[in-house]
Formats: sequence, C-alpha cells, structure tokens
Amino acid sequence: MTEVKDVVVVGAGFAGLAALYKMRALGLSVAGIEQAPDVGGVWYHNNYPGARCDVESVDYSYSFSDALQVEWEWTEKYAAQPEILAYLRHVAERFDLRPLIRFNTRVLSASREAEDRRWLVETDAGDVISCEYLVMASGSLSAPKDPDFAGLQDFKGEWYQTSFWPKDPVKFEGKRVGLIGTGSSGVQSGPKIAETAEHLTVFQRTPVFTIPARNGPMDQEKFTAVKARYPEYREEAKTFRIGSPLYSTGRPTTDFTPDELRQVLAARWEAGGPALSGSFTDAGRVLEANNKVVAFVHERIREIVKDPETAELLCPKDHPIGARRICIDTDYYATYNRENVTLVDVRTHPIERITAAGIKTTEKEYPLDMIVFAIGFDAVTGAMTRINITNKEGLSIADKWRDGAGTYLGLMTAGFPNLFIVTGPGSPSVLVNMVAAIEHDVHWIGDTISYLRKNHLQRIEATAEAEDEWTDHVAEIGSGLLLSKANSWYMGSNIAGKKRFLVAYPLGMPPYRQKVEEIVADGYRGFVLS
Ligand code: NA7
Repeated sequence: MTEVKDVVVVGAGFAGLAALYKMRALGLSVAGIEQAPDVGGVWYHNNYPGARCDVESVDYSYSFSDALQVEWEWTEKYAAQPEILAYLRHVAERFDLRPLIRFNTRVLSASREAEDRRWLVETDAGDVISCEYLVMASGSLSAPKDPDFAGLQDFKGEWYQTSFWPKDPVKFEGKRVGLIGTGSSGVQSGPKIAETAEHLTVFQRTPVFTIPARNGPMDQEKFTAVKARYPEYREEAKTFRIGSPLYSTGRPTTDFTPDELRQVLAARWEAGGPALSGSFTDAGRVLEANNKVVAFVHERIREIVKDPETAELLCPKDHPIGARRICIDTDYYATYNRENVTLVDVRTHPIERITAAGIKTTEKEYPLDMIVFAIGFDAVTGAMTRINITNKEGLSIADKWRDGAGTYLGLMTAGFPNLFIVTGPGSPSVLVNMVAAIEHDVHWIGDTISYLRKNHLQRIEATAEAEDEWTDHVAEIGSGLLLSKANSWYMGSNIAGKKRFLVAYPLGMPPYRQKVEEIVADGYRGFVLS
C-alpha cells in the first residue's frame, strides 16, 4: 500500500536529523529513512579506533537550537567518534526525531509518479511512499569504496573496513595487522592499532600531508565564553571561508622573508589544526608559494621520523599541499619510529593480490593475521548514484552524472523537480565545515518549500542553463587552483571510471551564501517555479 507524506528525508546523519527537525517544524508530514540501525550516518559507521573530527567541537555542532548548543558539553577540542555519535543520539532524542525514522531500511529507488507531480520512494523493507519533496541527506563521504582486491576471498585472517567498522571490539593484540590506505582514516587508525598490535605494516601508495592536531581536553574557559554568546559566535563563524574560524595571515607568502615565513609556519605547526598552507593567500594557487610550505613539512617529517628511508617515503612529493585533503593527526609520523611498525611503498611495488596468508606486492608477500582497509569513498556523488533515482523520462541520476555531476548551486539538479540535495556536488560541502554547510542547505530547502507553499506553487526545478552556468563556474574557479592539479577524491580520481571534475565549490561559504541569497532575492533566478 502506498503511504502519502509531504517529505521523505534519506539519511539520519547530521544532514538527515537537521532536515527532519526542519521539515517537521514547518508542519510537514515527514518520513526519514536510514539504512543503519541507529542515527549518526558516517559517525555511526566509522567507529574505527582513532576516528575523530578535524573541525573543532565548538564549530562541528548544530546551531539551530541555542538550548542545545549551551547544554551540550564537549570534552575535547576535536571530538572523537563516540562523543559525536552520543551527541547525535542526544539530538535525536531531545527533539523526538526517532519516531520519524525507519531504521535498517535502505532506499532502493525514487521515481516520478505518472502525472509527474510526486516522488515515489521504494525501500528494501517494502515501503512505498508517495511524497511531494524528496530530500537527499545521504552524505558526502558515506559511499565506501569496495575492497575489491584480487584474492580477498582467500584470506584466512580477519579483515575490516574503517568505513564499516564492527560494533564489537576488534582486538589487535598478538596480531600482525596490515593497513591499506593513508588518508585521514589510515592516519587516525594507524597509530591506535600500533599501540596494541604485535606488528603493523602500513601499505602506502600516496603519502599524505598531515599536521599535528594538538588535541586535548576542551578549554573550558574558551568554551564557557563561546556559550555565553553562541548565536553571535555562529554569525561571526559565517564570515570565514570554511564556515568556522580558521587562521590565516590574510597575506601571500611573498610578503614574508624566509625567516618570517618559517616563524609563521612553526607557530601554526605548534598550534596544531588544519591551517598551514591555508594561512597564506597564494599557497592554494601558486606552486612556488605552495612549495615553501611543502619544504617546511618535509623538514618536520625528517625531524620526527628517525629512519631516513622511511622519512623520505613519508614526504609527499607528487602533489601540492592542500591539493588533497590535509589531515590532522595524533602521533602519525612518530608512529613510524616504533619497533613494531613498518612502512611499505606500494607505489613502487603495487599490491598484486591478497593471498590466504597476507598481502602480496610485486616485490614480496607480507604474512598477516588481519587486514584493515582504509581506502576511502566514492565522494560526494556516490551515495546518490548508488540509489536508482529516475526522472519522468526515465533518466537516472547515475546516468545524468556520468560525465560530471551537473547541479545548480549543489542544491538541485535539472530534470529532477522537488529533489533537494543537502551538500550536493557543486556546493562547498567537503571543502568546508560540513555542519555549517548542512545547516545552510537545510535552511534553504525549508525556506524554499515554505515559499512554494505560501505561493500555492507545486514544483521547483533548476533550469538546464542555470545548471550549466553554475557547473562551468565551479570548474573554472577550480582550474585556477592547485586543488585541480592532483589526483584526489576531490577530483573523483580515486574511483575507476569516474569523470574527473572538482566535486565542490572551492571559494567557501561566504561567497556561496551570498550567491544563493542573491538568486532567491531575484525570484529564484535559474529555477522554474510552477
Ligand atoms: P581517502 O582520503 O580517500 O584515503 C584512501 C587511502 O587509501 C589513500 O591513501 C589511497 O591511496 C588508499 N588506497 C585506495 N585504494 C588503494 C589500493 N588499491 N591500493 C593501495 N592504496 C589504496 O579516504 P579516507 O577514508 O582516509 O578519508 C576520507 C575522508 O573522510 C577524509 O578526508 C575525511 O574528510 C573524512 P591513493 O591516494 O589512491 O594513492
């Protein structure tokens, strides 16, 4: 039997919970659908050891309720996964959102009903829901890459994926563990695994730039001061590129003598956190400027890592700093000084296959009891292209986005009326504080639905022209940035066959916010409302 709702929200992570809250507040009937047995989204699934946010806790949290932001006590500067999940569970309960959500339920398809007025959503639990608006809060880094390594089925030991970590504790004691992947998940889990494993072998293809987080207990004085004026603090946060405070000198590297530059970088390294290359206005654009920052980080790596050969392998030399996701870490480089840790370069000697006993590279076989895959995600588009979403012509999102994900502002895609995307491709999303981006988008979606209803309009759709213009605009800005010069998940290049394009709007929240506001003020320019 077909149920009727105003809105279906797909996903119950940060975006889904915010959307459910907003839709219900507008008086709409809403169904949330979540494949996991609980809320949390990526913060539910990525419970691997060491999982932690790289945005400060005071900023990586909702602003929609002042009572919530004042009552919640973050214990660390950068919250670990269990605390973020506890926060999201608290939010779900405090605002009574759980009854709206169907857990353990996966959306299989969404298609337009015959008269093209409503979406028909079907799930693997047999739900068939007819809704006016479909809100995709399915996540930007939520579609894990499959560990499709040849021979994996032969492996006699245990294997795990960081992006889908078991809920029962995994024991590393007495085990020879192999870790594939040195992105954020590998950088965070490696040092924790090394603490108890008999031996950890890290299989590195591309070395990563990572900066000490200098995490620690929450500075209570600072936290109390923020709480005393949280709404104003959030308004100020909106003026920063990433939607939350981030240090920058606001000047190019050329303004500094080599000594001064060193001092700035050393101070940033000591302070910890992600602002290093981003501290200068030219390091994201000019290779020469970027190289100065790279040289500084190489020096730090060589200083920390005692074995010169390992240090050299850890120094990223094939991409500018910031062109791939910069990580922040706790003891990452120092981990390679442990007796029980080995770094293997699988750029020079790629992994050939997984065997019954371990991992075989083109050079040799490494016997292992456990393999941990920290190999990343089909970023930004993957969660949506994995669901069969089709429009009235039968065109699927997966097919539409095969040659690059065209969207208008990252919020809607032409040909798919009343389908709203939270932090979609072409929006700032993964290049900014995700929670800030999510709240922006959810507000916009809520305001837009209110506008439609007030004006007795049934439908909103991006025009193909507006979409092309926006998509070209994002690509053009990207082409002037070092960001587009590396192979990374920002460019879709971690997924075989994925079209190379910059998945996010790179200029940050303030110009994006302004652009969206202008478009709305101009009668939703580039959208057709009917
Ligand atoms: P990332 O950043 O995509 O990192 C994945 C890592 O896995 C990266 O080092 C890859 O090397 C490596 N990888 C993937 N496939 C292979 C194969 N086949 N062989 C060897 N190495 C491989 O994912 P994360 O989960 O760490 O982080 C994603 C984001 O989530 C993170 O930035 C946070 O924002 C949250 P490659 O670079 O492809 O050479």
